[in-house]
Amino acid sequence: MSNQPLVGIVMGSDSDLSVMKDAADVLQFFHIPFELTVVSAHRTPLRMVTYAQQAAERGLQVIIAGAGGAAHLPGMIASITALPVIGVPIKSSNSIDGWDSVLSILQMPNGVPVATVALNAAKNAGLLATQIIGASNEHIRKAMEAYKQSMEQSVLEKVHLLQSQWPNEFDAAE
Ligand code: RP5
Repeated sequence: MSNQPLVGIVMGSDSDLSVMKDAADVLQFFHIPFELTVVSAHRTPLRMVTYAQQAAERGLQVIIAGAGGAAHLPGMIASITALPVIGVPIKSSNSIDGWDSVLSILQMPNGVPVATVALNAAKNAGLLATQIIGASNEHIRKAMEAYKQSMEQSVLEKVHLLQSQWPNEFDAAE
Protein backbone atom coordinates (compact mmCIF):
# COMPACT_ATOMS: atom_id res chain seq x y z
CA MET A 1 0.00 0.00 0.00
CA SER A 2 1.40 3.45 -0.87
CA ASN A 3 1.67 6.27 1.65
CA GLN A 4 -1.15 8.18 -0.04
CA PRO A 5 -3.70 8.87 2.75
CA LEU A 6 -6.92 6.90 2.27
CA VAL A 7 -8.69 8.17 5.36
CA GLY A 8 -9.07 11.77 6.47
CA ILE A 9 -9.55 12.30 10.20
CA VAL A 10 -10.85 15.78 10.97
CA MET A 11 -12.08 17.32 14.21
CA GLY A 12 -13.63 20.60 15.20
CA SER A 13 -10.90 21.49 17.71
CA ASP A 14 -7.58 20.24 18.98
CA SER A 15 -9.47 19.65 22.26
CA ASP A 16 -11.13 16.70 20.44
CA LEU A 17 -7.78 15.02 19.86
CA SER A 18 -7.72 12.97 23.06
CA VAL A 19 -10.84 11.17 21.73
CA MET A 20 -10.07 11.20 18.00
CA LYS A 21 -6.60 9.74 18.55
CA ASP A 22 -8.28 6.35 19.00
CA ALA A 23 -9.28 6.39 15.31
CA ALA A 24 -5.70 7.13 14.32
CA ASP A 25 -4.42 4.29 16.51
CA VAL A 26 -6.72 1.80 14.77
CA LEU A 27 -5.65 2.93 11.29
CA GLN A 28 -2.01 2.69 12.34
CA PHE A 29 -2.66 -0.84 13.63
CA PHE A 30 -4.04 -1.86 10.21
CA HIS A 31 -1.29 0.06 8.35
CA ILE A 32 -3.82 2.24 6.56
CA PRO A 33 -2.37 5.61 5.53
CA PHE A 34 -4.34 8.52 6.95
CA GLU A 35 -4.12 12.25 7.58
CA LEU A 36 -5.34 14.12 10.65
CA THR A 37 -6.14 17.79 11.10
CA VAL A 38 -8.48 20.36 12.66
CA VAL A 39 -11.33 21.62 10.47
CA SER A 40 -14.02 23.63 12.24
CA ALA A 41 -17.49 24.05 10.74
CA HIS A 42 -18.03 27.24 12.74
CA ARG A 43 -14.56 28.77 13.14
CA THR A 44 -13.07 27.86 9.75
CA PRO A 45 -16.11 27.31 7.52
CA LEU A 46 -14.31 28.02 4.25
CA ARG A 47 -11.52 25.58 5.18
CA MET A 48 -14.23 22.97 5.83
CA VAL A 49 -15.80 23.53 2.40
CA THR A 50 -12.43 23.34 0.64
CA TYR A 51 -11.44 20.21 2.56
CA ALA A 52 -14.66 18.45 1.64
CA GLN A 53 -14.52 19.61 -1.99
CA GLN A 54 -10.95 18.38 -2.48
CA ALA A 55 -11.07 15.17 -0.40
CA ALA A 56 -11.97 12.73 -3.19
CA GLU A 57 -9.65 14.23 -5.79
CA ARG A 58 -6.81 14.07 -3.23
CA GLY A 59 -7.35 10.31 -3.03
CA LEU A 60 -9.21 9.98 0.28
CA GLN A 61 -11.79 7.17 0.39
CA VAL A 62 -13.38 7.78 3.78
CA ILE A 63 -13.65 10.77 6.10
CA ILE A 64 -13.93 10.45 9.88
CA ALA A 65 -15.22 13.68 11.40
CA GLY A 66 -15.52 14.31 15.12
CA ALA A 67 -17.09 17.25 16.92
CA GLY A 68 -18.89 18.10 20.14
CA GLY A 69 -21.81 20.27 21.22
CA ALA A 70 -23.47 21.87 18.18
CA ALA A 71 -21.61 19.30 16.12
CA HIS A 72 -22.19 20.34 12.51
CA LEU A 73 -18.86 19.24 11.04
CA PRO A 74 -19.67 15.64 9.96
CA GLY A 75 -23.02 16.56 8.41
CA MET A 76 -21.69 19.60 6.58
CA ILE A 77 -18.78 17.62 5.15
CA ALA A 78 -21.22 14.90 4.10
CA SER A 79 -23.35 17.54 2.38
CA ILE A 80 -20.42 18.49 0.12
CA THR A 81 -18.51 15.27 -0.63
CA ALA A 82 -19.70 11.99 -2.17
CA LEU A 83 -17.25 10.07 0.05
CA PRO A 84 -18.63 8.11 3.01
CA VAL A 85 -18.47 10.16 6.23
CA ILE A 86 -18.25 8.60 9.68
CA GLY A 87 -19.32 10.93 12.49
CA VAL A 88 -17.90 10.79 16.01
CA PRO A 89 -20.01 12.64 18.61
CA ILE A 90 -17.72 14.00 21.32
CA LYS A 91 -18.63 14.87 24.88
CA SER A 92 -16.69 18.13 24.78
CA SER A 93 -16.37 20.99 27.25
CA ASN A 94 -19.29 22.79 25.56
CA SER A 95 -21.46 19.66 25.36
CA ILE A 96 -24.31 19.57 27.87
CA ASP A 97 -24.33 15.82 28.43
CA GLY A 98 -23.23 14.29 25.12
CA TRP A 99 -26.76 14.01 23.73
CA ASP A 100 -26.37 17.34 21.93
CA SER A 101 -23.32 15.98 20.08
CA VAL A 102 -24.99 12.64 19.33
CA LEU A 103 -28.21 14.12 17.99
CA SER A 104 -26.46 16.86 15.97
CA ILE A 105 -24.53 14.18 14.09
CA LEU A 106 -27.11 11.40 14.06
CA GLN A 107 -30.30 13.11 12.89
CA MET A 108 -29.32 13.85 9.31
CA PRO A 109 -32.00 14.49 6.68
CA ASN A 110 -32.77 11.93 3.97
CA GLY A 111 -30.21 12.11 1.18
CA VAL A 112 -27.22 13.04 3.32
CA PRO A 113 -26.16 10.08 5.51
CA VAL A 114 -23.51 10.21 8.21
CA ALA A 115 -22.50 6.88 9.75
CA THR A 116 -22.68 7.91 13.40
CA VAL A 117 -20.79 5.89 16.00
CA ALA A 118 -21.39 5.99 19.76
CA LEU A 119 -20.39 8.91 21.97
CA ASN A 120 -16.58 9.27 22.01
CA ALA A 121 -16.30 6.02 20.00
CA ALA A 122 -13.48 7.09 17.69
CA LYS A 123 -12.08 3.57 17.92
CA ASN A 124 -15.20 2.21 16.23
CA ALA A 125 -14.94 4.97 13.62
CA GLY A 126 -11.43 3.74 12.82
CA LEU A 127 -12.68 0.16 12.62
CA LEU A 128 -15.59 1.13 10.36
CA ALA A 129 -13.27 3.07 8.06
CA THR A 130 -11.04 -0.02 7.94
CA GLN A 131 -14.03 -2.17 7.00
CA ILE A 132 -15.08 0.26 4.25
CA ILE A 133 -11.58 0.15 2.77
CA GLY A 134 -11.50 -3.63 3.29
CA ALA A 135 -14.60 -4.11 1.16
CA SER A 136 -12.44 -3.57 -1.92
CA ASN A 137 -9.05 -4.58 -0.47
CA GLU A 138 -8.63 -8.26 0.33
CA HIS A 139 -5.49 -7.73 2.41
CA ILE A 140 -7.28 -5.30 4.75
CA ARG A 141 -10.38 -7.49 4.87
CA LYS A 142 -8.30 -10.51 5.95
CA ALA A 143 -6.62 -8.38 8.63
CA MET A 144 -10.07 -7.35 9.89
CA GLU A 145 -11.17 -11.01 9.96
CA ALA A 146 -8.09 -11.85 12.05
CA TYR A 147 -8.87 -8.91 14.37
CA LYS A 148 -12.39 -10.21 14.92
CA GLN A 149 -11.11 -13.74 15.58
CA SER A 150 -8.61 -12.49 18.15
CA MET A 151 -11.37 -10.50 19.86
CA GLU A 152 -13.52 -13.63 20.05
CA GLN A 153 -10.58 -15.63 21.37
CA SER A 154 -9.89 -13.15 24.16
CA VAL A 155 -13.54 -13.32 25.29
CA LEU A 156 -13.46 -17.13 25.24
CA GLU A 157 -10.34 -17.09 27.41
CA LYS A 158 -12.23 -14.97 29.94
CA VAL A 159 -15.20 -17.35 29.74
CA HIS A 160 -12.82 -20.23 30.47
CA LEU A 161 -11.40 -18.41 33.51
CA LEU A 162 -14.90 -17.67 34.82
CA GLN A 163 -16.00 -21.24 34.26
CA SER A 164 -13.16 -22.53 36.41
CA GLN A 165 -14.36 -20.35 39.33
CA TRP A 166 -18.08 -20.23 38.61
CA PRO A 167 -19.05 -23.43 36.78
CA ASN A 168 -22.19 -23.33 34.64
CA GLU A 169 -23.92 -25.99 32.61
CA PHE A 170 -23.80 -24.07 29.32
CA ASP A 171 -20.02 -23.80 29.20
CA ALA A 172 -19.53 -27.28 30.66
CA ALA A 173 -21.48 -28.67 27.69
CA GLU A 174 -19.23 -26.95 25.13
C1 RP5 B 1 -16.66 21.89 18.84
O1 RP5 B 1 -16.61 22.59 20.03
C2 RP5 B 1 -15.37 21.15 18.79
O2 RP5 B 1 -15.48 20.02 17.96
C3 RP5 B 1 -15.14 20.76 20.22
O3 RP5 B 1 -15.68 19.48 20.51
C4 RP5 B 1 -15.93 21.79 20.99
C5 RP5 B 1 -15.10 22.65 21.90
O4 RP5 B 1 -14.07 23.27 21.19
P1 RP5 B 1 -12.98 24.16 21.95
O5 RP5 B 1 -13.71 25.32 22.56
O6 RP5 B 1 -12.37 23.27 23.01
O7 RP5 B 1 -11.96 24.56 20.91
O8 RP5 B 1 -16.82 22.74 17.74
